[in-house]
Amino acid sequence: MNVGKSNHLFNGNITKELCERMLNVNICNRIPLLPIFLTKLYDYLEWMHYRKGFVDMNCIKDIERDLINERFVTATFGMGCFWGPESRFGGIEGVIRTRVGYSGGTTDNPTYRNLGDHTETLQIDFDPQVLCYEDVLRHFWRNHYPNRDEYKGRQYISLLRYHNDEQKLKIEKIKREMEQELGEQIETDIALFDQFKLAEERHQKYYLKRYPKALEQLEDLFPNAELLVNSTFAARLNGFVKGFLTRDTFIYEIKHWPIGTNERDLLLKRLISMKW
Ligand code: MHO
Repeated sequence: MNVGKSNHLFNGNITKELCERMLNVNICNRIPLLPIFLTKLYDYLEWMHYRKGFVDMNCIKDIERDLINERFVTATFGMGCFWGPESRFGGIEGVIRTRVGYSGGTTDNPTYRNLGDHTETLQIDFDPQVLCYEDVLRHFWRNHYPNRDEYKGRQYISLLRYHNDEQKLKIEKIKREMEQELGEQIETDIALFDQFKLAEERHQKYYLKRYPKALEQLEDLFPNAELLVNSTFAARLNGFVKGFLTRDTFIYEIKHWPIGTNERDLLLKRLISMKW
């Protein structure tokens, strides 16, 4: 067979050189890489196995797995009874999770019935590529009156806890801006974040829980009520039921969530066919 002179791969000298090179690669380089390759293969197979399991299970935690941006930012604040703010912020694009709890006090282990000097607080995790902390602060101050007299002690005071110096500086800046808007000094209790104690389950996604028929239809996605706490879908539903986001916005957002096609279709179908 005439392979042609231009085909250097079949030129006698180069073939020998190539063989030597391949041998080198095989023996000296490939074998040390083998354990790494096998580990990766093992991880992949394990992941496939796991994925198959969760697609079958339809659990919200797994459906939303790819939705969580690891570089999320946490914000903690109180603006009166925590039920409403959880709905409001649950409806904002970029908010990944919402949870209600108690912060700002000194007593140990606060509960709703034994609040001590703590305040009803909302904690959110948000994606800083979609929403900025300054806008979180604007939403916060524009949606409650921060100088209300203490009523039931510190339970409903305006409270802001910063998690780092960057948040502290932004608070100083936006507070000035909001004072201009409000036309008076803002008296929000502002300090470094100390602790946040998660509130009782019945307070989490409170307004969504007023729709037991809807929750029944979501039972397979949320096999236990605690899953509502960390779910973005649940946060949006909780915003939706109070009118903080429209059905169209919600649908549009899900269509753009970076999750699997099947998972996205499943959530859309649930939302569209939901009987309230
Ligand atoms: N039951 C009170 C507020 C509850 S909130 C969790 C009310 O509706 O006024 O503090």
